[in-house]
Amino acid sequence: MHSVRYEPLAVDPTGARRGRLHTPHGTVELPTFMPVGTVGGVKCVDVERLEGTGAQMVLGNTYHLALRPGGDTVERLGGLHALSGWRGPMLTDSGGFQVFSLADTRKIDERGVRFKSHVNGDVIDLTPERSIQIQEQLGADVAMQLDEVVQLPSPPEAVHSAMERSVRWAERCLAAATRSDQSLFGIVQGGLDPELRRLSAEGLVALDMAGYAIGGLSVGEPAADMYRTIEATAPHLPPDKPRYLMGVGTPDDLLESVERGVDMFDCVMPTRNGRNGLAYTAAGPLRVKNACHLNDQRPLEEDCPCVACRRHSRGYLRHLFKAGEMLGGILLSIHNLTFYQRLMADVRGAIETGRFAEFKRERQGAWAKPPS
Ligand code: PRF
Ligand code: ZN
Repeated sequence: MHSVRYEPLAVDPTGARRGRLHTPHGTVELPTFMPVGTVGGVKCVDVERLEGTGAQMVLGNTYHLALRPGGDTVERLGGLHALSGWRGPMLTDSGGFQVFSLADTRKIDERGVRFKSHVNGDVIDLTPERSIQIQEQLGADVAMQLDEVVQLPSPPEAVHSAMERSVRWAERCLAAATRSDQSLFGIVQGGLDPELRRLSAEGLVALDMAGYAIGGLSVGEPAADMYRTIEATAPHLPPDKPRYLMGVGTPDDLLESVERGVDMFDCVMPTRNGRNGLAYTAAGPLRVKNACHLNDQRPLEEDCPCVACRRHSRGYLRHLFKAGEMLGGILLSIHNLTFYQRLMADVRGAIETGRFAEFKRERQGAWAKPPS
């Protein structure tokens, strides 16, 4: 039996799904957005503030935590929940994707990936078994399989063999897993080829995993290609298991993907962009550092309940960024995470009332207009 369970609640006429994910650390209302806590903590946001944004489930990274402070240390400190102070559900990524995007040099074969740490240059072997061993030390509610991710575009043979290898690695991850309080999600690969996506999904579904992620997207391809690939993948995933689109995305991406049946997301955009002075609003993204905000007494959003909006003006936030104060990045991270969580809460409401298409049209219309 899996330690996490998907509970279906409603399906909108578009196909958007409203459900719940029950985990050992609590229940997650789906669709959901998971803030990224790469090294344990979400950058700039302490756990109490994070709860205040409405976040339900947080993502941690095996790659980063394995390098620093190391799986053994996290285990001795009581696991990722104790380490981070987050009491709710957590998910850890396997390290596969991060090795491809961050490690200095890497060599990949059937056994696994050998790479050089971007932190201290140590040579590290990450196999499916080792990834599971570390993820068990971290102790999140959901662990991800180790997968092989290819850049897009890549030669079809490379996409094909990485997809098949990823299915074999999923089997090895399942065989290596020992914790009854942790569930393993598979990761569908296969580039932009609908046939490869189908084969990948079928291979993983045959393994009866606790949930299924769609990986290998949002790696530089046009948005339309990503949406088409999600559309080609989702029908091959079981309706009674959660679906997670990894590393996505913009507010538009979330709406388009929910419409295509995705339940879970994670992305650094709200926090990374917040630290860089970009604030998400219902009227579209706003560059806080721009001179036009100099004397603006209005909050980022009138109806946002976050501290940046309740207590501060756009003029003040601009000043903080101009003065190089950390507080600017902190306040915008909190605001952006609150924006993403409110968006997902509204998404859930729209699915429940069967009006997701209309909701999506309204929201996209509002943030596509030129800013006032
Ligand atoms: N695989 C893993 N983690 C990921 C991805 C993937 O394909 C992506 C792709 N957007 C983000 N994070 N393991
Ligand atoms: Zn706000």
